[in-house]
Amino acid sequence: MPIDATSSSLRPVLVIYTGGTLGMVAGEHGLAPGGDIEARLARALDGLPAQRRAALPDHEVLALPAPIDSSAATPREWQRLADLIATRFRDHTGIVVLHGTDTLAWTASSLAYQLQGLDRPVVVTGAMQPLEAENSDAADNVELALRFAINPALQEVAIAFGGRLLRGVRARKWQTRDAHAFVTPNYPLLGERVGNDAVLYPGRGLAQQQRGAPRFELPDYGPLAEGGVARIVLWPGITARQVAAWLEAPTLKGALLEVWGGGNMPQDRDLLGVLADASGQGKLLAAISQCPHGGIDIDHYAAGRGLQAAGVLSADAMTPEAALTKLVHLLAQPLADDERRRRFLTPLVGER
Ligand code: ASN
Repeated sequence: MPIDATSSSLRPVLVIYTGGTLGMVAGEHGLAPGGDIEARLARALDGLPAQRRAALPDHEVLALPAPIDSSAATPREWQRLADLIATRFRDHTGIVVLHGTDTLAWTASSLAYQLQGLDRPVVVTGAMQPLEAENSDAADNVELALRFAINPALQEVAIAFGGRLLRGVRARKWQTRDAHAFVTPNYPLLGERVGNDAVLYPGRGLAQQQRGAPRFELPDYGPLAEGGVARIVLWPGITARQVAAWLEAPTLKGALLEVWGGGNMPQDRDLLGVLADASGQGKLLAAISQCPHGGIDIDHYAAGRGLQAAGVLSADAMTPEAALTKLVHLLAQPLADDERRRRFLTPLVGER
């Protein structure tokens, strides 16, 4: 059943701090995750204008024991975070995850596959500037995340950042410095800050599809955490031998190929042979375009058709983050090859 955010049995929003610039402080070797996050966050939120402060929902803060720069995240961290949310989410109206921005879209995508059927908001946010920096975006982002985290109509993993609410599994980090750091190139915004309100746009969320009991899938990502899935971006002049070096690695179970335009790649028999061999060995291969906007059609060009013949699945308009985390998620489960391929081609959480 969908939750009732006003139900008195539910505790306030749970804020999980995983690390990232938001909570960083200057140290001897540059910015690094700092401690005492609860008090520091409270001070930063206290600096918001009175009207906005008054609209902040109650929240509890849980800091992970060893916060990280998100560049250190691996599929193991995605799994641990999903496990933590799965054990705690029923007690709270919603969850906010504070995360480093660099790999935030990867974590948000992975959480979406693990927390399928989510019946309340999980809102991931972070900041381009630490909480204490002058003109920091941190308090604004956390405020927005908290506001959306009590909206029972939001029933998926979303990202609140730079005044926008985005579907997690459609998002990419797009800017290195600008506070509007995230976009969803192939999906509209889920919501936005409008004046002092956090407005959720109707008809864009997963709530309708997901209604019902959560059906979380929490497989062990450990066996895939080190080199189980590779991301291979084609360039003019790439050789079959180079691709083989990736695909023949015994630890490799799947790979994402980033091809050209609408689904094109060199009509190189050796290269296609390497792909076909890997598919034949049961490795799961998928392709997206290097163009951020629009999907691919691997049927269109004669050259691209080779992909299909080599058993490569079209990931259509998925982001690299969504496609790669989906490969990890499916490969971590004991599924028959056909079923794994079917699920890859099926939208599970609005990712395609
Ligand atoms: N390096 C940081 C991280 O991803 C970047 C940030 O959070 N803005 O952890």
